[in-house]
Amino acid sequence: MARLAAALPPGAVLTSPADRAAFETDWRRLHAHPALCVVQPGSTADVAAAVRICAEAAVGVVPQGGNTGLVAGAVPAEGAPQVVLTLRRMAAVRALDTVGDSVTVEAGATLQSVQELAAGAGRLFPLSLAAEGTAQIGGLVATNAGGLQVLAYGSMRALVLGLEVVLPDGSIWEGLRPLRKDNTGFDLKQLFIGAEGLLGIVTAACLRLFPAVTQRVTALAGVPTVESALRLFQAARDRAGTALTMCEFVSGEAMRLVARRVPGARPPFDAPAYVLLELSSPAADHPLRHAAETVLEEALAGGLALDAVVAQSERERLQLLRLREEISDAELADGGAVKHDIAVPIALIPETVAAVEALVRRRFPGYRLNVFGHLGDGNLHVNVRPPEGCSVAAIGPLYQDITCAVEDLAMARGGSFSAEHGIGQMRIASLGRYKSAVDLALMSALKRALDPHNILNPGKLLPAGQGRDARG
Ligand code: FAD
Ligand code: 2HG
Ligand code: ZN
Repeated sequence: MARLAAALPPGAVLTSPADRAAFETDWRRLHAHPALCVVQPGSTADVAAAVRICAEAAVGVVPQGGNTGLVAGAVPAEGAPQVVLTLRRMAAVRALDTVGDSVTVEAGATLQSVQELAAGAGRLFPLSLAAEGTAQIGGLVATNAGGLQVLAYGSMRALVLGLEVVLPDGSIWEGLRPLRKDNTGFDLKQLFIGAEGLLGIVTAACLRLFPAVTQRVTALAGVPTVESALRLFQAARDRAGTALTMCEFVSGEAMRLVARRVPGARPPFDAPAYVLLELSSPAADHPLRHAAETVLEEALAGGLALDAVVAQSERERLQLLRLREEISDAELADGGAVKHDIAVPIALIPETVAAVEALVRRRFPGYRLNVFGHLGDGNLHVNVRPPEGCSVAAIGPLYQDITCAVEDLAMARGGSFSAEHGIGQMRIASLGRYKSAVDLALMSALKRALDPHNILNPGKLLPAGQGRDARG
């Protein structure tokens, strides 16, 4: 710690338990282990110096962005001594290129600040998620974050043009380039995207921008069944094509939870389930409103939808989005949940939801389902809430039983057990359960090649014994 304090700017090393506490506890309040200290570098050179010092002292380094991750990847794991390295002091804009449509920012910039920067320049940075005011570019890159507009623009992997990364030995990989095409060997930046800080610390990113959207139509439809939600998605996609930029599913239970927990949040009507649709386009003459209204009229006439509203102003649009985006906060305030982040082939969504409902009724009576998610991506958050008055932190081994049962359902359908949140500490057991020996060996080989002493983010992503050496 003395060496870190000497190498970094004044005030960059936090040691008191009170200063460390927020960096040691995850967003879900399920994981908290002490760090030796919290380091706050102000430059890429500072990050490199801190990593070098920690590597020499055989101390783990836990990179942290906004600490909004949902799998406890950004807080220390139990075991070897670790420091938390927060990127929050590195939030500068390095370049904005409206001809090449790219922006280069440091890792600690929040997603919202990048969206606002792009909008101010008449462009769009499309990644969008409820934690955007806090989540940082480095964390979003490290988790390959998804969110509400993946349907149209892809997840973070599709939005990164270049990266600057501090490697586990303290050297710096200069891959910060805005090129759209570059087939000169392995695409190294992709190694670090979704690697959850195990292979390097992202210090800056060059991101793709898009033409600004000039019109948007946002609608909420009430639907009788999950099957009708899926058919409404298909109808909207067929009519709007690439102008369908958001298609989210909200179960009736999720909507009721928001209405109960979030002041002023009320759905405009009651329904068994809901679909939130957004059509948007940079073209001012695209007949978006007509397309949306036709889809909804046909859905209402054919019984696919029971009721629908179209936002008539930006204020109404934000009210509708809020009903979807407040679900996680409402759930946490209500005692939390055994969270899942599954993907299945889109056609199987109705049957998967029915199977999950039957499973919970049969094996976990009293537990309550909170299902919502990114219908257009086949990605559902199948969150299982403990009985009334019981906190998820208190359910013990049942947590793992529920997770195995839900994830087994997804995997049996050719799905994924973690579509967008990553592995962190909370899905290591699942990774060990579902990945093949070849998958695990490849991942461990990569980790050992880049970080032979397991300095970066120890105790995350890889099952114990994979990629760990005596120091870790
Ligand atoms: P952190 O939580 O700080 O870190 C996440 C991981 O990245 C950790 O493993 C950490 O060690 C690593 N890391 C952080 N910074 C760096 C860096 N600079 N270099 C290398 N590694 C680093 N996720 C989605 O995909 N879609 C959603 O719709 C979505 N909605 C959310 C809504 C809410 C209300 C909340 C609380 C979370 C949501 N998330 C969602 C999850 C979370 O916001 C994302 O995973 C996000 O990418 C995390 O960013 P962060 O800056 O908070 O990262
Ligand atoms: C979302 O889609 C996020 O809102 C969070 O991925 C999911 O809280 C969750 O379970
Ligand atoms: Zn999500």
